[in-house]
Amino acid sequence: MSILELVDSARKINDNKIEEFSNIKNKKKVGILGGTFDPIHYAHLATAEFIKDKYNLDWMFFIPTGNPPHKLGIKTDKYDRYNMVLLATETNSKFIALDLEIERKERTYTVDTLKDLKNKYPEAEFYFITGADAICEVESWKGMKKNFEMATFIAATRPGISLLKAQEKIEQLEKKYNTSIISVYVPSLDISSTYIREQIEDGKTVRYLIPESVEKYLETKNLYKK
Ligand code: DND
Repeated sequence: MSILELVDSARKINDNKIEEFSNIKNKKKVGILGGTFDPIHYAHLATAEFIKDKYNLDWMFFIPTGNPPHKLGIKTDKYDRYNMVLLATETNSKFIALDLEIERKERTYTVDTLKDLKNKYPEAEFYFITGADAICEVESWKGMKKNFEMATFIAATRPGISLLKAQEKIEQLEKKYNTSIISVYVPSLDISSTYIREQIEDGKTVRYLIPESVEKYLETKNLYKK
């Protein structure tokens, strides 16, 4: 199968999962992993799976950013980043890729995404997952008070960022916003999108760090090469 056929097949599977999700009317617990995913890698997938299992979440949404406020110089086309998320999530029946941010013309903020999701799925309870690095930055995000009202935030360990250090920030945020933030140790995988891009740029291997289908996609599309 060509890579375009593989993406097409992953898109159909994803559409079926969205339909199944939409047809369940009772309350469901939904994790959200938002990210630039440039590219998506196994630490993203393993973190999502670990948290889904630990907190008995029913589904996990992967939402690639469109025009995010915090990374203005992204070179990779947003549709390529989304296609890679489609491929990476294909084999997990509870992982859904959503294109609502990449389809938005304006700058994309989490607060607008959560509003959209709350309107569309009022019966769902949302858990927004961030790495320990991201939780330390959330005060700079737009509409953070509203974000904390619409979702429970879960801060996960990330190699190189101590959750203990982040804990101080978390307590400060909890007081300031009168909210509760869950912090969790996930088995650490020292993989980052930056590392993957650098490996590819240097002509080095990324095998076993990203799903094979994603590797095939970025090879075919010549992404991240010098
Ligand atoms: P990133 O670009 O940091 O994601 O974006 C994370 C989320 O923050 C996105 O949903 C953005 O829309 C949102 N955000 C950022 C800034 C401002 C606003 C919103 C706003 O609304 O104003 P990456 O692709 O780098 O990574 C995705 C997630 O996975 C992150 O939470 C990251 O910390 C985490 N992660 C790891 N976790 C554990 N182990 C690893 C990881 N690598 C990445 N090895």
